[in-house]
Amino acid sequence: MSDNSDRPTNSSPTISVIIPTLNEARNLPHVFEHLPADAEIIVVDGRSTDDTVSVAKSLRPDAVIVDQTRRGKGNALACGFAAATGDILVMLDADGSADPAEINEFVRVLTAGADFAKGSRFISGGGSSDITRLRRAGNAFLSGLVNTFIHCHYSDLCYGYNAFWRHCLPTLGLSPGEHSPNNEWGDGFEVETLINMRVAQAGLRVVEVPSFEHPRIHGVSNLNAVSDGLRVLRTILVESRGSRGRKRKRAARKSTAVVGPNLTILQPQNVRSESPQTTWVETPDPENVRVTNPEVECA
Ligand SMILES: Nc1nc2c(ncn2[C@@H]2O[C@H](COP(=O)(O)OP(=O)(O)OP(=O)(O)O)[C@@H](O)[C@H]2O)c(=O)[nH]1
Ligand SMILES: [Mg+2]
Repeated sequence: MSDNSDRPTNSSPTISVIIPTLNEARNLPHVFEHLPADAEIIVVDGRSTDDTVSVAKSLRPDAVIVDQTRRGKGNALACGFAAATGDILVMLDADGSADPAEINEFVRVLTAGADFAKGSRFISGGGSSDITRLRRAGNAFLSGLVNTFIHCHYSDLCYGYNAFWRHCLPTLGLSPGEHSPNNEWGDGFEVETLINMRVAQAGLRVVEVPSFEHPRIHGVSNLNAVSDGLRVLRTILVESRGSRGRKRKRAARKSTAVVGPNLTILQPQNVRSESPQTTWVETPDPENVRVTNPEVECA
């Protein structure tokens, strides 16, 4: 594999699980039952009007309860990231759709050398019993746009079950900011897209992990496929425009992306041209990866 000298080598990392909640009291018993006992649990509540906070406290008295500064899942995650103290940060929904037992696999790929472990319903071993045709088509379209614009290989852009090493936080560029009734860029459901684009553009090593999405157990979704889909589209356009300047600054980093349960390696090779960019090359056997030219140079 490539030179890992700047990668974390911690083999028993501490884990923080960040759980955004908006009226999820009835779902929390199911979710909390399967959480790792020794993980730090950060519940970021969006001013739920049900018993979410008291249920969380009764289930896990050690859980850290965080009030978010603005509104939206993106802002909740930003607040949770700021409060988390673990080496590895896991993003987990509270509606029962994501299986906390999968955290082990996310941690495994991170300790194996990834910077960012990205859940995917659309690689071998993943799936969904919840996604609608409209959402599947929209997600495929938006994933394709991102892959084309920033030269990466995401199979499931809009999925929010991810985990990453703490050192990725500055790359995400998310901050709780001040308490405000006004929303800011990244505060909504576009946050996953924003995060995925920023880690890829920064040349961090992304590994897709198969994940199975279940239907939420109780309550209704807060996501609107059309309006939130349009926010994601806008995010893609803005982030890829902004990326060109950032890419030049970050391009000197080494980078490898790994996809799939069988760890197909997608590693950027240096392309030196008028307009420098990263290309991705599939290498079938991760055990035999040879990094011919891991440095991404820029003009
Ligand atoms: N703190 C906080 N949490 C939120 C907010 N909006 C959504 N959430 C939580 O974010 C998670 C995902 O929200 P969902 O409404 O399930 O949306 P989704 O999972 O993207 O969409 P579905 O697939 O339809 O469930 C859940 O745990 C919600 O409770 C918010 O404004 N603040
Ligand atoms: Mg959900």
